[in-house]
Amino acid sequence: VSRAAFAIAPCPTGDAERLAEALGVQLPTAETLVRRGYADPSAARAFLEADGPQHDPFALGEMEAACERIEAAIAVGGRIVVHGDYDVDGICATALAVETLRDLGADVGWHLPSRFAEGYGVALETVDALADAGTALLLTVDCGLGAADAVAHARARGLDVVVTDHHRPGDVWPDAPVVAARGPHEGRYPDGELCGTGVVFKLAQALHARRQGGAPEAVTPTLAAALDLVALATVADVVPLTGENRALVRAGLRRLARGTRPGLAALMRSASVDRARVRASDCSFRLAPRLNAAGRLGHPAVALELLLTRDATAAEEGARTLESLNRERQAVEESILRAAVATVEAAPEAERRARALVVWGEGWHEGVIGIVASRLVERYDRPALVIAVDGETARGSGRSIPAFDLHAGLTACATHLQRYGGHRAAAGLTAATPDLPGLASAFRAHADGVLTEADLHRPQRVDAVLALADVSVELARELGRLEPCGMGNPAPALLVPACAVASAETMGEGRHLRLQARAGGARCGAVAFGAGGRLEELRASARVDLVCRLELDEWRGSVAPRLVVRAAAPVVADGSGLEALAPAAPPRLRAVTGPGPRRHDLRSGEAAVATALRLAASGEATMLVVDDLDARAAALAGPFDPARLGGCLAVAGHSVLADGDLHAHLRHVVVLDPPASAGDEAALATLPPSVEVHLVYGEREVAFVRRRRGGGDPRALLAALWRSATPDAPQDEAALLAGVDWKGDRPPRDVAQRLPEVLEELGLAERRGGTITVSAPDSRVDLAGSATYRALAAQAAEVEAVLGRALAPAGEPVAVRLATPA
Ligand SMILES: [Mn+2]
Repeated sequence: VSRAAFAIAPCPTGDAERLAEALGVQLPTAETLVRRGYADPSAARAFLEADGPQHDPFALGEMEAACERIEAAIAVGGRIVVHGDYDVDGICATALAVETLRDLGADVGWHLPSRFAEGYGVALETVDALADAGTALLLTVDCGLGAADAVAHARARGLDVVVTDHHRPGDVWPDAPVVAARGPHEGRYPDGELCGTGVVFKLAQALHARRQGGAPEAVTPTLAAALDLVALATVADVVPLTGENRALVRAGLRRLARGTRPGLAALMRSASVDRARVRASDCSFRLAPRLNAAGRLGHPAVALELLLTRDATAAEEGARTLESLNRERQAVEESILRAAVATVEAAPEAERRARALVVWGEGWHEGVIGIVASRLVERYDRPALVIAVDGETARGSGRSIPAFDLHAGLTACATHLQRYGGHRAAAGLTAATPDLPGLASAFRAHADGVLTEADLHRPQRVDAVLALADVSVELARELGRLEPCGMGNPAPALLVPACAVASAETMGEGRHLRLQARAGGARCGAVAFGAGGRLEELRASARVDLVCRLELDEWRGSVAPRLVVRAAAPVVADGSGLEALAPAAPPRLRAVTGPGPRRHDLRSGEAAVATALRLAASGEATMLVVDDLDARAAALAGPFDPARLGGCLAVAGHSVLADGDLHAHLRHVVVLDPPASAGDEAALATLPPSVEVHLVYGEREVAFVRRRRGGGDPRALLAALWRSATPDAPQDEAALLAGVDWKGDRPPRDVAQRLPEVLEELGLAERRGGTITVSAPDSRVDLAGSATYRALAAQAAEVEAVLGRALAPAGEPVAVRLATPA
């Protein structure tokens, strides 16, 4: 028994089944219920339906006081100015606040900062300008918690201030009513993860409830009309899509699909978003970049005006402007990325091998260096700083990998920096240009010190193992119930193990791949975006593991399931490939007392590999049984190589199952080859009720076992040997046996070696000193006259009888095909 480490993402299979049962959900295979940590059926149902109650807005920060200040300003006709931010969340929050206040009869204006002139947050000069213009109340959205000084300055200039935000507070708490889940009231609001626009939505709920009465958490038609902004911002700002956010995004996407806001309807048209089927990923990959392009290359005002307009012509024009700004952004980004990659590739060996990247260039556009840093992280799997040099001053943006705290990394290099800020995953910095080489070597040295080589390999997290035979439209729809997917609720990642690439071609000017995956008897179409360069590698691989998501490809009225490949790794037995699937918890073997014996009949053999991996991935003790470990070693080496996956899985010959001491440690027995002897058959049948038996062999495995165990009719073997011999001439026996044409039924060596004995016992051959002389019979020969023939025939009959039962339809009488001497 080779007991090897093996696990993917532990989730007891039994839980998934119980859950499916409790949910009344019909799962094509119970294991496809992906792992999201909802072990309690009612919690799981609430998650899937996402129609949970909205929380009471008055529990969020100092909501009461904030409403009073706003109402007071409205009552006296004072001008309210909404101060937002230049990203999607900040723009959407501003739009939502402006619309809400207008509805309530306020005199309202807005201010969005320029990324270049003012930067993030509330600038003192902006406060002065607003005060000079006669503003009565400053309402900050998606910012303000870090702007205590600007708030104090506003108060000093006679403005009233209300802060709404979701960012980390600065050192000083602003002196104004604050609507936020953070700070002194942290924990009072049940869901601390709203984005800036989500916080403004709660403010709108509170203001409406105070004006009109009714349940404060109700979503009135007016509020419902603003949910498109909330959905867009929540997805774009990468806050977790769970809890209240999930409910808001689900409802908001439905709103977006109706196309009632002219600006977003126009933007969806120009971005080729299928409005009726708009998804979270459309928000992050199509709509958000277009809205962000305004703030990156110029001023975010054009994006805000697009959201606010009620005029279809203005909307079309705004969408066109954003479209061309986005194209320009892409072009600028591409050229900086090319320059950055060239810098990395041209660096000395030691720098290229460092566990962090620092690149800079004169004239690089400050608005896109953050995206370029992200692209470098994707490409090189290590933290990256990208710095735009403008004369003596350099401004940079960094992105990180999960294992590296970027803010701490910058703190370690603070002597080379003028200013920096941010968090674990992303940060910004300002430095004097002459200090850049020092900064680069200090930052690389810090990263080399805290990161190990293993930290740089991004693990592929897999939710479930999927057999191609189980891929269906229904399964894709079932998984679709997990949408919207993104931060906190990733799209289900499925491992399709060890499949053959039946065909592959590039598309999209060579950038992408379209392929056919084949495993067992099943096939499925797949696309791999950005993998065009791997065409030859994948074509040349005998088998590949695909990590993908399952989607529906709807094209001209037809619907078919399709795999969207996220990672593809050739199956090799050297420990490379998907080794990153290694388990977080140590492998375990444990005794389980189950409800009773269960046999899972999967005898098509199509899902053998996937079934075995799926069970092993459950973290429950699993044993694969084969006819002969040595004979199967080559076939098992790829898909079941322990070094490849790590975890807990045992592989053994059938005879091991007779060992009763082992039974208490087993939960699953996967039968890859059928038993071929009465003893092996009995061992399988006497496993205790706590063990589940999965029969996954098919016709190919039966043929393999028959060949190896000497099934079939020994008469045919004798005839083949006879035909190959030259009558009445002494021949070398070994050479004769080696040259026989068995016609596809090559017998096992021990059976073949006994065939000359049969001829001798029947008087048809003389054997002497390694030679054999075969002669023609005088009359009809009775094969039963040979004891050796009778023994071979009996052995063959047993093998056939056992194999016959192994293939018998479940629950039907066993038909036994006997190979008896004629
Ligand atoms: Mn935000």
